[in-house]
Amino acid sequence: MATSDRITLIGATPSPYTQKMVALLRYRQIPYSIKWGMPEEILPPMGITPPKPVLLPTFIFNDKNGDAKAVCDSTPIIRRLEDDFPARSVLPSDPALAFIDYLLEDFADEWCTKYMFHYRWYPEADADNAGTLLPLGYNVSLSDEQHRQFKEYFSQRQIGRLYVVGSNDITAPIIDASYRRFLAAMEAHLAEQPFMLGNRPGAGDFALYGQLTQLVGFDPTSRAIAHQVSARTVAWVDQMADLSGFDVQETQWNTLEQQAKSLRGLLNEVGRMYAPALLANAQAFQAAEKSWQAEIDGAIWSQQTFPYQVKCLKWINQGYLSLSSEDRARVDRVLEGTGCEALVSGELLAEA
Ligand SMILES: N[C@@H](CCC(=O)N[C@@H](CS)C(=O)NCC(=O)O)C(=O)O
Repeated sequence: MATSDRITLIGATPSPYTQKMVALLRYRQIPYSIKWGMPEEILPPMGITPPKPVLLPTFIFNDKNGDAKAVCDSTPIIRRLEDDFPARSVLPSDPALAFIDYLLEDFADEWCTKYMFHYRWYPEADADNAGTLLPLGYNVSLSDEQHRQFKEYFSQRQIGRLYVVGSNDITAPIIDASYRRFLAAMEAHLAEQPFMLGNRPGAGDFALYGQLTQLVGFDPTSRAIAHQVSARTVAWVDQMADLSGFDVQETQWNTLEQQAKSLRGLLNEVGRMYAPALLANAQAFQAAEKSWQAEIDGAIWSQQTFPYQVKCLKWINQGYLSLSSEDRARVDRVLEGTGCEALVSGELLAEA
């Protein structure tokens, strides 16, 4: 059963990945219809089986037989949309540049989301704010009683899941320091150019934007830090929200060789924090350990093992290995000295 001639998705405004995808659909001028709410509740009455696991956003696509199917995970969905809608692409055609864009997208989705979840639920005032606003993000007309119940339910559930992203009393200052360095890197980079890789946005811009919608726009502690450290990032988040009228004919990505030096600030953060976390996670997975500990930025980071992030490492490696040797050498020159080299060094890949 085809649902409509528009792309349909289910999401929520306090979901960074929903914001990533809605901004991308706007920029790409792809008509969409959005249902605010929970896929588990919305899909069954439509006769559609919820995906496993259910994540926000959930997209409804028609399969080869024309049957509606619910699909999650923004990164492959972005690639699928590129096949269906070629105009206003978010993927650079130079494979080496596309690899760097992909690395930024993955860093935003998997590391910057630790900032997001940490600031949302670790400081008490932020948890109270999120507890109040989150249920209304699903349904702004909840009754007061429903609102009270949802607030209680969401807050307890999410605070109890802080360990999943590795947020605890030991890592709190490390997450905070990483967020501030990330913002400082954004500040320096946006002083040079409007998007991460030049004068038009790539998938990485939308992924960073998704997390920043929350860090800048929703959670009070991270918002205050953003205003203090990077006014340019605060302004950028406003600009990224609706690029449907952005004239892409006029603008291009910079070549890999002409990227501003300030890109390095971001890649340094990827190499300093995300690379060791991905590698330790993959090692633990291979050893069938349910959790891992590693020294990251001078403190012991401890969190549960994530099979999904093993795949992230594998995808980064596959992307790198699929480059020509010439393009790999171009990427190597950009990554040299950032710590990101460890992500493509080839160890741990084969069986991951
Ligand atoms: N890799 C996925 C991540 C999506 C995701 O984790 N979404 C969150 C909300 S922002 C979610 O649905 N979490 C499950 C839950 O809260 O139960 C993507 O890029 O779409």
